[in-house]
Amino acid sequence: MRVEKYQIDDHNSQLQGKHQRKLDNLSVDIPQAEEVISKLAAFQIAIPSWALGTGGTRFGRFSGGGEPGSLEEKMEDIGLLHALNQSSGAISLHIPWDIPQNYQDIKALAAQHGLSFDAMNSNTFQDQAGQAHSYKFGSMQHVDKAVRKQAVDHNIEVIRHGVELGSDALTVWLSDGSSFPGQLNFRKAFQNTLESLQEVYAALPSNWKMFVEYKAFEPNFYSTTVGDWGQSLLYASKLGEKAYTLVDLGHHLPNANIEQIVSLLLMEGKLGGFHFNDSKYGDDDLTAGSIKPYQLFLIFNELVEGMDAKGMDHTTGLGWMIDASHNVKDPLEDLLQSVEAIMIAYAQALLVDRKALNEAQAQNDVARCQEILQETFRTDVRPLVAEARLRGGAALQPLELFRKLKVRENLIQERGLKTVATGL
Ligand code: PSV
Ligand code: MN
Repeated sequence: MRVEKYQIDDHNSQLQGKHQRKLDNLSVDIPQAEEVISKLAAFQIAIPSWALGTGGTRFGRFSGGGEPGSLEEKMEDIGLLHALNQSSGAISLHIPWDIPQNYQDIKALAAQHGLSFDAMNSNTFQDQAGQAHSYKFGSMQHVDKAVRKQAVDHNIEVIRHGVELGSDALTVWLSDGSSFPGQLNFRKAFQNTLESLQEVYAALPSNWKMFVEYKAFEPNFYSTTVGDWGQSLLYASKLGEKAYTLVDLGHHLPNANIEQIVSLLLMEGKLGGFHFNDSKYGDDDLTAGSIKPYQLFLIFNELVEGMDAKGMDHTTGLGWMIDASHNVKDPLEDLLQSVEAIMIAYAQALLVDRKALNEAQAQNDVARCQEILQETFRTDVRPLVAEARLRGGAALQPLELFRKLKVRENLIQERGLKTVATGL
């Protein structure tokens, strides 16, 4: 299914009057509205190929139907999102779930949907059919060199696929770790992992980046070999200038101050990528901004402040991606909601009165500092986000149009009710 331009235009013309009134009201108090709108219009958030199907837990999976069964259909789904919001113009592939049959065809399809290829993801957390060695006890950390080599070779193969497609980054997330005290020698596990990563790093093309993603727990529950930002930063620093830390919001211990982590990584020039989601308990992979919207805003506040301090381009300076799972919602609706929440937080961060905040900080005026941040957080910036969409040819209300056009019903008709997306 495709969303046609006339359908978006019809939808927008029906909502235009109300939208314009809200935008005019908001703009009275926001002198920099135009600047914010153009930054929002430029901002793109990649969609991972594995987020298009229904997620699940170890207790079950309840498919909603019409799931994409091939890489081509996954790209079609992201094309639909991008047509609706013009903010999801990139796809992040996971190998071996998404090995392209024909690079040229896949590239042509991406161009048709206006998509680029975001970071490539390797997978050494599952065993694949026909694989010589098992990752049961880790991959790059493994005590057996043959297993480590298999993991390294796989990552190099992922880079090769990415080069063919025009990607320029590799995200390495390792599930390596241990589930019981005494199982691992921490130093040996670190050294083995570092050496393996170094071999992969040596195979990176000169214009590529490597993102080292950390995670505190799961699937190992006693130790994780890239368990926090300190460990990731150690690897990234030892690897070299093309290696960066990747922050996934769900990968911290409860109540971690992620905004502070982000600030310091940016200061060190070592923040490379970002995976958005939200959580209440663990790596819950819920819709961005659905549980802790204030935290999302505070993170964006540090991102904008830190990137501006370094003169970084907000759109291209970091790899932005949603890494969520959808157990009870339509995956496409959920992704539209995540993108909207991210855009809102970004817009609010752009509106923070930095001069006033700096002054209040310098005077230790704690109450004023809080007022400045909360004043912005409580501003309803949705008309600015909608205006950015309108100008880009997207829908004023993407979710509303998704439902009106019966996108899911159409996909079920085309693909069937019992399709299952490849991935987790
Ligand atoms: C691991 O939990 C993770 O966040 C990594 O980014 C993986 O590649 C992705 O989820 C999919 O399993
Ligand atoms: Mn992730």
